[in-house]
Amino acid sequence: MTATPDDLRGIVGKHYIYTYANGWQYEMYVKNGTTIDYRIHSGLVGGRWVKDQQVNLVQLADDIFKISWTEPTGTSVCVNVMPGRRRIHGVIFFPQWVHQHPERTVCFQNDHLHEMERYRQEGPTYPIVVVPEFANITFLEDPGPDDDTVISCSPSGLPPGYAARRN
Ligand code: FER
Repeated sequence: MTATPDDLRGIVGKHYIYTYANGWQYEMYVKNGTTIDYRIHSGLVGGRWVKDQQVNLVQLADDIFKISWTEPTGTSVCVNVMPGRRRIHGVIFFPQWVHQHPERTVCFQNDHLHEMERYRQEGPTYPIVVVPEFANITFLEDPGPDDDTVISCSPSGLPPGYAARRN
């Protein structure tokens, strides 16, 4: 191969709900080529939600995209997304303090950025807890880019059955 594949049309604007093999349920909206919004429905930090997280997004191959970022908490995430196959592989790298006190991060993070940065500074950071898991996409739609209505309330503020919808 000579050129770097860089066609993000297969992922930008997509909105999907997925469940990791360990049972943790997440929801992501790829707002544009540098930004995601997301909600966490269940798992260690279920209830947490974030808007306008800056990410690195690349295409690895046809229908394979890689999204990588570090949170203000110090948690780092790398998610490989195959929308056509409705499959994901994610690796989450939790700082030790999130593993010990996950509830500290369960909030609308945008309203608590300074608090998260304080916790991150306090630590402890190590040992990092690595969580590598496959996931299945159970709901997938294409609202298109830069839509602030797709993810605009907390997981608990959603109508009953929202995350259980399948298509
Ligand atoms: C994901 C795995 C982890 C994801 C987000 C996270 C939106 C974030 C975790 C955290 O900040 O605690 O697939 O997708």
